[in-house]
Amino acid sequence: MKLVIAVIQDKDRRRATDALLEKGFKFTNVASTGGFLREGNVTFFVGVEDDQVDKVMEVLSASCKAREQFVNVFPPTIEPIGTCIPSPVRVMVGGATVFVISVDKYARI
Ligand code: 2BA
Repeated sequence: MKLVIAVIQDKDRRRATDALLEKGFKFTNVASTGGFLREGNVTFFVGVEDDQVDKVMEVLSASCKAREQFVNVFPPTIEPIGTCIPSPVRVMVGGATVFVISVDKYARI
């Protein structure tokens, strides 16, 4: 058995949820925060048999979009307060960041 851990953008949560449910997957999602952008995202935990991992990836890939986002980066030099101008840097976020890990034991007790 595998646990697929997928970090996706909040904007894709509903679509990913609907698509996973439609395909009969069991999952949990939790609110999470990206370390870099420090913005809310969503992390899905999907427990599946080994041969279903590709299907989960397929479903997530079809329901999560990559989007361009800008983040303000402050220059590294220490300027007097109010004088440093942040420069916006473009980053591509998503579709989904996926980790697949092996599950030693699964039980519903
Ligand atoms: P964030 O950490 O907020 O990162 C958002 C996007 O910013 C990333 O998109 C990437 O394009 C960019 N980025 C992240 N760290 C960067 C850095 N040190 N320098 C320059 N650009 C950087 P994604 O790669 O699609 O990641 C989306 C979210 O997935 C991340 O949100 C984070 O919550 C999670 N994630 C990504 N890689 C991860 C990893 N290796 N371990 C744990 N979580 C990860």
